[in-house]
Amino acid sequence: MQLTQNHSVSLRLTAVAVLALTAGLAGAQDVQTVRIAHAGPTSGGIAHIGKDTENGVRMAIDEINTQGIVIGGKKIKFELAAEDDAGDPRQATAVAQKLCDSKVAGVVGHLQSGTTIPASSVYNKCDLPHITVAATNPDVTKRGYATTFRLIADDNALGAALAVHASDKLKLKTVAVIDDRTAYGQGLANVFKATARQKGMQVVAEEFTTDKATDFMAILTNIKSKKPDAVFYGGLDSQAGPMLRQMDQLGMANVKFFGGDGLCTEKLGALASKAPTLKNVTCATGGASVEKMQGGAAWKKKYDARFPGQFQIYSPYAYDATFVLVDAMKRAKSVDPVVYAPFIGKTKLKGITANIAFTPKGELTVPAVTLYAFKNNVRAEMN
Ligand code: ABU
Repeated sequence: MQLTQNHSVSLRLTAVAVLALTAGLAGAQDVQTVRIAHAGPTSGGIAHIGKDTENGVRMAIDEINTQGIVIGGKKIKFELAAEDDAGDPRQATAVAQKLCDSKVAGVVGHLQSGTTIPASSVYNKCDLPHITVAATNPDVTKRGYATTFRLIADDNALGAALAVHASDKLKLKTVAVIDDRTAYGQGLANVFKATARQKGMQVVAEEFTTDKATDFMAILTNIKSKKPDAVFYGGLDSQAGPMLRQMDQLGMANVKFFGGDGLCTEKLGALASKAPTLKNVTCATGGASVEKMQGGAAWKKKYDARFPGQFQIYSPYAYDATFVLVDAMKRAKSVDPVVYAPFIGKTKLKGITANIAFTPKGELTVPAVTLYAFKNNVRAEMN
């Protein structure tokens, strides 16, 4: 009898334990892991810009995971899939294919126009939405892929704003133009030249380099002989820094220097070894400065606390892009890219960077442009 009683109690306890265990397992199974990728150059000459955008995605995912997101009745835990495209178009298409095959839910990337344009075709074929927060060549959205979105202004806006500033504000008459022969550098330089000519400026020299070069003495010497008021460089900070240093060495101390977002980074001062020519720089980025963003100062404080010294340009945009993807999933009640991608185009989201909505081509409806100068070797928004 005693044995029977004990056995019965034991059976009841076992049943309770099994139920509790089953409930626990069911709870665990209810949490679905969904991967969002960042794809950009986290190695090579502009790894600092790639890391900055990756940090923005990481920060957003961690914050979203504290919100207990439920989509389609399932608890969702987001994970970052960090991919390095090394700034190389071929590696970028390989990364894009890998992300398609491994069924990530969405991509923030790529960073460069030369990598984003080929990668966007891969994403379009596998119906995987991606949002670039840095590639500015107009061709990125020209093909009208339903899977491609951009969160910043394009090179038409950047190049024109810089030329108008050079002509109307600084009253410059002559300019020498250098580009790095990339989709970004060449495209931006062409827009700058066209607008500068429309404004009556004369392009007195056109020179070319690459996005790997470090020695610009020969082309700068040629440019110096043409005595331009300004040099425009279509390219990245990894070349602009040494170029500014070499302009100083050649005594081009009073030649103004213009460039787009690819060189308008926090790191340009260090890359130029704080050369005095930094004071001649005017550069443009395709959005508001972080100081002018809604909640930007508080956001930057959080970013700096977590990633000290790593802020460059576009991490707030990468942060917002992650929220745009998740917001579309929530509205679509699905994490399936095929189901939720059409909802991205209908986004109405108050982000850190802007109130986000897209045109039918996937461009931001109201992109901003900000001009910067370098004061005491530090990047500062122009008034
Ligand atoms: N827009 C700056 C990053 C370089 C690029 O578009 O290729």
